[in-house]
Amino acid sequence: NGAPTYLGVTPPISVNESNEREKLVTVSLMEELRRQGTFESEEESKTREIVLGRLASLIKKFVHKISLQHGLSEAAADAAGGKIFTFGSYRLGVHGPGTDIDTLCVVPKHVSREDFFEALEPMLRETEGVTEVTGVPEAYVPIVTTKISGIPIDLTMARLALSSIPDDLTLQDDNLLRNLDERCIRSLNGSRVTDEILRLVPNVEVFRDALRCIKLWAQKKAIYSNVNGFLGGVAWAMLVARICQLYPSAVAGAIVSRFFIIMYQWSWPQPVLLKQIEDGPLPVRVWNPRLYPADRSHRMPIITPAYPSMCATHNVSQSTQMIMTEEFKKGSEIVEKVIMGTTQWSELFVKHDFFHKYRYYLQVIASTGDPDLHIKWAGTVESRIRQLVMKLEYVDSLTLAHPFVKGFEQVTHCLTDDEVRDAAQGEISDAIAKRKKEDIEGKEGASVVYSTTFYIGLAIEPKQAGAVGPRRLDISYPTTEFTKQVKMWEKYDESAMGIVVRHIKSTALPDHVFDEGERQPRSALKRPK
Ligand code: 3AT
Ligand code: MN
Ligand code: MN
Repeated sequence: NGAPTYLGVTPPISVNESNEREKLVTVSLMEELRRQGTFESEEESKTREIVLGRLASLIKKFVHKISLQHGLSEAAADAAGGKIFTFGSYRLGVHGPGTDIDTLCVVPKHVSREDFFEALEPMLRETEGVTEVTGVPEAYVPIVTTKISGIPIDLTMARLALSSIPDDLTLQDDNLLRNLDERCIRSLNGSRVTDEILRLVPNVEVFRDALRCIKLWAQKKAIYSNVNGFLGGVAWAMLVARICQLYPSAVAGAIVSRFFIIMYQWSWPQPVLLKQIEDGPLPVRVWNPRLYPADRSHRMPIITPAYPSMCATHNVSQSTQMIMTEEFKKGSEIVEKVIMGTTQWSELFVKHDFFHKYRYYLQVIASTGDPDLHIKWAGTVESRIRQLVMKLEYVDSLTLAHPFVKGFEQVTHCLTDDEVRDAAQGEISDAIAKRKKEDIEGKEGASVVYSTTFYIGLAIEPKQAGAVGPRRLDISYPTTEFTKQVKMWEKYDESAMGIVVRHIKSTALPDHVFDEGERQPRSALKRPK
């Protein structure tokens, strides 16, 4: 009796230490991770610490300044404090060179969100070494992005219902969330989840090393992306954390091996939990499939451990689940061979073969004539692609619709209206694609088209034996519905934005989707009939 001696919702599978072989492959795994460039240099790591120190004192200065404006005394303004918390990959200790530091600024109740954007932003701009300050106050999680000494920083803010923010404050207490603005609750969530994950793993070092491996693998296999229906950083971290709980004494190599075996066999939609879901003091929804039908539709639920618990994987569809399951299986086979000594870790990190895998691809092309508008329009189209994938899943002869995790951007310098139309349709000749700004400058009727092309690989059911005539694939319904849906965006403007969906054969894929030398000569692609 008494409190359980383990972390997690079940006892561990094994508390045994890893064997010699597993220890040996862990050493070679770390070597391979270094070779793959997943670690930053000593120097960059020092710069990050200095930057964080400077940022911490800047936040205190900011709180101090606002406090004085509110008529607080010098002493009270000093006591008002202000603190930064990091989250994301830096907090987890799995960040790579050049990645951002996700930072939450916690301020006392008399400092407002307006102050954050109106006073802190200019203070940042005046700080030495600060470049590229951009505020996005209207975002779902309002944010300031910047660079300090070359390190990218994402700054979010939360205003607590406290008159001062002491240096030793932690964010663990759910009661801190009472009476807060929703944006503050969302901002706090990122940090609370990350901290909770770290508290819930038996050995943080092992967790980090294993997660570094899984992140690299998922990126190489093009299954690292929350928007497209795969998993994002937080979800991968929670999966690895759960495996760490099940094998509390294992080394990283052993965790990676169990990760693939267990995830391949997981009985979804049974959720992955790091602790029991708890209720709390807010009138907000906590993930609960027994209560909410929407939660029942989650295929691979991975639930965040901090109150209010949410599903980090609500975007997963039938197709993306199939793709990830297949990758888990392949991963388990490779790691088995690594442990037997018949292959190297590098095989686990071989790049995906997305553009070789399918015979047909859908191209979704978002286009505009303005670079700033284009970022928003392309983002809107991208965020709706998983809806298209889900509609394609209903098409009879399609077994799978595989969205690629990133779009390909192009800038086309056009001389005629016909060229503009072709660019929006993704039908540009090599000669036009190569044109530069100078080539159209000052010419009458010239304009620039910004386009982003997203790809969806289509796996078509093999033709039934004895079937007569060609197999029909009709995707007009899902594609027209999708086009209609993206055009319902509140800022959509027919005259300024283009959206085209079309299918192409693999032989018609443009060269820029391949790495140098990756594409076979075109003649070799032709299949014998
Ligand atoms: P990197 O090493 O930075 O590539 P990361 O895991 O730190 O990986 P991000 O910096 O993109 O990833 O995100 C860190 C956290 O910020 C994850 C999530 O809690 C939050 N976050 C990211 N993107 C958004 C978004 N669009 N809206 C709300 N929260 C977000
Ligand atoms: Mn980050
Ligand atoms: Mn970030």
